Amino acid sequence: MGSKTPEGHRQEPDASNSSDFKPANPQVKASRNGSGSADLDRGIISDDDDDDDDNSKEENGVNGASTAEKKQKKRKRSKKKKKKTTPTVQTTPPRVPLSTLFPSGQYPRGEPVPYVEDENTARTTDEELRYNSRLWDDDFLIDYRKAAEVHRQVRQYAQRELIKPGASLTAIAEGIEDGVRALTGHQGLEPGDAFHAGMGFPTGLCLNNVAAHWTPNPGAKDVILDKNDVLKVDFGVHVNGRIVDSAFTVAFEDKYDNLLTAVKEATNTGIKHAAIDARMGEIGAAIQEVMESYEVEIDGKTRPVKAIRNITGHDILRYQIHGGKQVPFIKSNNRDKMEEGEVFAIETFGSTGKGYLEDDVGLYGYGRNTDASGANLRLASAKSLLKTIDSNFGSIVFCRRYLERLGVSHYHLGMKNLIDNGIVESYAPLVDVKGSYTAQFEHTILLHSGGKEVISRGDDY
Ligand SMILES: [Co+2]
Repeated sequence: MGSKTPEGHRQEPDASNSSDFKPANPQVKASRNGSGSADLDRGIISDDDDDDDDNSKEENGVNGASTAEKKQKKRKRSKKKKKKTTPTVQTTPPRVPLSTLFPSGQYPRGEPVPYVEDENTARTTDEELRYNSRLWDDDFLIDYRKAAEVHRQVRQYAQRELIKPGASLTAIAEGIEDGVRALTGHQGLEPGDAFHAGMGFPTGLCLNNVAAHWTPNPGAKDVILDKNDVLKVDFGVHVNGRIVDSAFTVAFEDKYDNLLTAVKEATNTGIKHAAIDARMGEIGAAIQEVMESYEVEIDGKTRPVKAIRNITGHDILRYQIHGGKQVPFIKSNNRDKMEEGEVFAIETFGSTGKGYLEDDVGLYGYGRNTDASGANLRLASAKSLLKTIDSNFGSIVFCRRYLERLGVSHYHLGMKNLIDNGIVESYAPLVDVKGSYTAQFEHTILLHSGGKEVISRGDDY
C-alpha cells in the first residue's frame, strides 16, 4: 500500500514528517481496543445472523479431515487419544490455518541479504548475519514470518486460481481475504478478533491508470478483468499487528512486459539499497535510474517508463501501515535515514503516463485517527459507528466491505460525521492520466542489526 506524498510537501527534506496515514492530532491516545468489550450497537448492526454462518464456514481439507477423524473415532470406539490427521499441505482454496501446517511454530524465514554486497561478503551465509535487532521482542520475528507466509500462500493461490480474464474483481478480493482470514485463524467477526490477525488493509485491485487505493465497494457494479488490463494486487496481512505489505502486478499481454520488468527491477533496486543509515533521497535516486532506463511499446506507441513522483514506500509500525518515514522512488534531498529495527515497505510504481497521481472519485477505505477522541461527538449514529470501528479495526485501515460483513448498515451519515470531525480519514483511488498504464511491486523488509530480511520474498516475485 503506497503512501501518498502530501500536497505542497513533495520532496521537501522533511517530507517524511507528514503522511496521509499519520494521525493529525497528537493529544488524546485512543486505546486500540477501545470499546472492545462493548456490545455492538444494534442501531447500526443489522439483525440478520449471517455472521455466524461466515464464521463457521469451512471447506475442503478442513472438513475432509474432521470427517475422517469422526470415522476413525467411530471405528475404534476407544478412549485412546485419536490419531490426529494433520494436514501437511495447503488446500485450494487455502483454508488450513498456518498453525496447523507449522505445528512447531517456526515459520519460514524471508530472504536474508547482507548489507554490504561486494565480492568479499557475497559468500556470507545467513548464519553469519546477526539475525535480530535489540529493538524486537521474542514474538516479533515469529509473528512477522507467519504473516509473510500467509501472504505468500494466499497470493500464489490468487495467481493460480483467481486472477484470469473474465474474473470479477470482487471475487478476487474476497478470495484473497477469505484466504488470509482462514490461514491466520481469525475471521474477525467478533469484537477484538481482528486485532489478533487478519487483513492489514483493504485488498487493492487497481487497473491500468489506477495506480493505488482501489477496492471493490458493496453495491457498486462489479468490474470484470479483461485480458488487456494491467492489474496491481496489493494486500496486507498482519499477525498481532505486525503488518506485511506486499504487492505485484499481473498482465496477460506481453506488450506490457517491459513496464512490469522496469518496476520489478526498480523495487529490487530499492531493496538492495535499503540499509541501516541509508538515506531516503539516495535510495530514491537509485530506484529512479533503474526504472527510467526502460521504455515500453504499447499498441505501436513507444513511451518512457516514469517513476511516479508523489507516492512513496514507507515505514510500518505496529498496527499502523504508514509510519512517519517515506521512501521515494525519485531523486530528492530527503536525508532521512533508515534505522536498525525498523520495518519498511519498499514499493515502486512506474507509469506510461505523467508519473503523477491525482485523487479520483470513489472511495478506497477509512482509517481511524487514533489521536482524535470521539468524546465530543453528538450524533448517535456517529458514536455507535465509532464504537464499532474501535472494537473491530482500531488503527487498521478498512473498507466498506469489511464494515458490511460485520452486519453494519446505514453508516454513511455517521461516517460523514466522523470524517467531518477529523476522527476518521477517508482515502480515494489514486490515478494517473486516462489511457496510461501503471505497475507496482512491493516487499516488506526488516532491518536486522547484521543484515536485512526480505520477509515477503517468494518464488513468484
Ligand atoms: Co505499502
